[in-house]
Amino acid sequence: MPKPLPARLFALATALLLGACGPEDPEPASASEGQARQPLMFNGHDYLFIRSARSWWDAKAICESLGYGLVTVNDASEASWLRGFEGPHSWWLGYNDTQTEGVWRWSHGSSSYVQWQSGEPNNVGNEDCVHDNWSGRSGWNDYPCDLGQYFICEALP
Ligand code: MFU
Ligand code: CA
Repeated sequence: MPKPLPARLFALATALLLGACGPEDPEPASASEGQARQPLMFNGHDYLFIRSARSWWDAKAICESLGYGLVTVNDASEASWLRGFEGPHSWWLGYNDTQTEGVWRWSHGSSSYVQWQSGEPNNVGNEDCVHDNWSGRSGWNDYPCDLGQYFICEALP
């Protein structure tokens, strides 16, 4: 059942408030980037693109505090739609092998879809979290969870 409208409005208001003054915001680089959180709908799903560089763990906690989870990518159409909003940045997804090295799971939801960049995952120096669009490449890279990245939240069903 979808969340009631007041809950969605509250999540949006909280997101906008937090996003406008995130102390770790490395930019914003432009007026539109200053709108740190941008809610978007695709295929009946509700997303927030959060332009604030956070560790994967903090990103997960922020999504959860808003009633969302880190995004789960289910198919190529969702992957390409998401990429259309990513611009030059890379973004945390929910995919990770934090629990068992080499066993990749989604933090929220489930999916059998994968889109690794060629050569990834390579676990260079211990990389247990996955971001998309690293270095402008259209695919996923495993990356150290403690590094700050922008991130995408998806509303929990
Ligand atoms: C690639 C990536 C790593 C890291 C490194 C600098 O490995 O797989 O995640 O970004 O480049 C050679
Ligand atoms: Ca890697």
